[in-house]
Amino acid sequence: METAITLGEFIVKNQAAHPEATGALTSLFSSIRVAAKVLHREINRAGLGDVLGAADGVNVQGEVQQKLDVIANRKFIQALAARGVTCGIASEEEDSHITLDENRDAHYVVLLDPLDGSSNIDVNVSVGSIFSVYRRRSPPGSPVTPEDFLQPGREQVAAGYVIYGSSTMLVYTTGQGVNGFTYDPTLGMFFLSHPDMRMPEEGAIYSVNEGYARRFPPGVNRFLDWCREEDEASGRPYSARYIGSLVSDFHRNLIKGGIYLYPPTKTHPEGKLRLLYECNPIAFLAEQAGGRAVAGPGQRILDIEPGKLHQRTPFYVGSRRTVERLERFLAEG
Ligand code: AHM
Ligand code: MG
Repeated sequence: METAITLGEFIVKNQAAHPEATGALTSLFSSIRVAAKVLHREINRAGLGDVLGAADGVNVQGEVQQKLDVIANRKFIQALAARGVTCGIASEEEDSHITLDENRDAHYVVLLDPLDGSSNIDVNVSVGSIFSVYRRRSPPGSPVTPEDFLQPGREQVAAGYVIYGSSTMLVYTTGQGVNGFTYDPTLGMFFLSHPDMRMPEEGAIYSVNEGYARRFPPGVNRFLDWCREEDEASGRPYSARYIGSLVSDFHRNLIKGGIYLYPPTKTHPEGKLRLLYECNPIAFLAEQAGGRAVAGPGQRILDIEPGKLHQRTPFYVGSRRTVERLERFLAEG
């Protein structure tokens, strides 16, 4: 692995292929890389420090914040603010967007879920950080505006996640495919381990919280029944795999093929997951790897015009043909 290309080298090499590039995105990535390393350390020794469990706060969405949510949020914001290329940040853990006034000449805004699936940490299950990068709409030199953040996902310049699993990996796209880098903690470096990741066109895994099945729309349940049917020719029944940590569930399905579903339910009629910093970045990665992501039949996630920062959406993402099959079930009503 030591002879493999590092994340830093990979980014610089890609930048060299774009002579018009200013290096700003390269700097932005080094902020994310630093935050990822710090969080790798915090998460791996979580049981030893006083960082497990709930913090005192509740976020704007009424969810109890875990201590590590708060730490992760702070680390990402510090790292992004330190290099002058990000002018504003929106985060799951912040009520509204943050203006980095000292960086008002910068071009990029970043949307974050600093620690997704954080309630899993106390039981040593994989969690992740998700990020999404846009070019601001307002002119540089002025403070950022809400419209800089409320852009459809197809406008993303870059997106990715860090998965803190049996190893820590950073997976990202800038719209030219998806590449994955594995962290070597002994060297403190990420190495390219998963070049040009492609999602199998069809997958035999479905990931959904089946405990809520009675609250799902009928089309979802008919699709799940189909997944469970006995049919040797199509490799059914499919396997159910649900970690309850979006990054981990998506990462597995990206590699092995499959579908992740978070349908609308009675308690979350608009779905649970947040469009801007959970679904859009994952959808961008999925499409770049040959997969598909929709909110309903024919409703491409990346084409949704967002109305508010913490907007939720139903979310179906995974292998292209498997998602298309689900869409046919949903379209039947
Ligand atoms: P969070 O951002 O509060 O951690 O919630 C998002 C998480 C996803 O990672 C996961 O897929 C989903 O919520 C699990 O929800 P549920 O427990 O309802 O199945
Ligand atoms: Mg989250």
